[in-house]
Amino acid sequence: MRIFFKTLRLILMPFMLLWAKLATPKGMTRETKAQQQVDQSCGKLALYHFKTCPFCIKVRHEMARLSLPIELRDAQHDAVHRGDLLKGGGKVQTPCLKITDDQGKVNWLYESGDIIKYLQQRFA
Ligand SMILES: N[C@@H](CCC(=O)N[C@@H](CS)C(=O)NCC(=O)O)C(=O)O
Repeated sequence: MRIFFKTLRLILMPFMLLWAKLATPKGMTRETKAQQQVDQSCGKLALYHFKTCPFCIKVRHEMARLSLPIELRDAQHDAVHRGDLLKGGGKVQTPCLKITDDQGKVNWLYESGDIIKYLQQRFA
């Protein structure tokens, strides 16, 4: 299954990148203060992703739509991020949202649908 996805990603890479770029939605606008609060909250989030993973693209599009400046961490080519994801989340599967709460407790949220739901509930 992994090899299947890897091969598929390789073949589809240029198309996925094009789709990722062209289909990126326009971001919503907030009042300056509200956006500053959102920006601050996003500082406690990080998305582990693969550039051409369709599930990651879906999440990145939602981030763009909601104007969320969440740090992107490439778990495909960056060995440190890949290692952190495996160690923290338990598996190298993307997308995965790393959520750090105000007490510093970390939660690793897998599944694109769950990540999108979380972002919408928190920021929409
Ligand atoms: N059901 C998951 C599927 C995620 C998934 O299959 N991601 C692939 C990348 S497209 C993955 O992480 N594969 C592991 C690997 O290639 O090592 C979701 O919606 O997030």
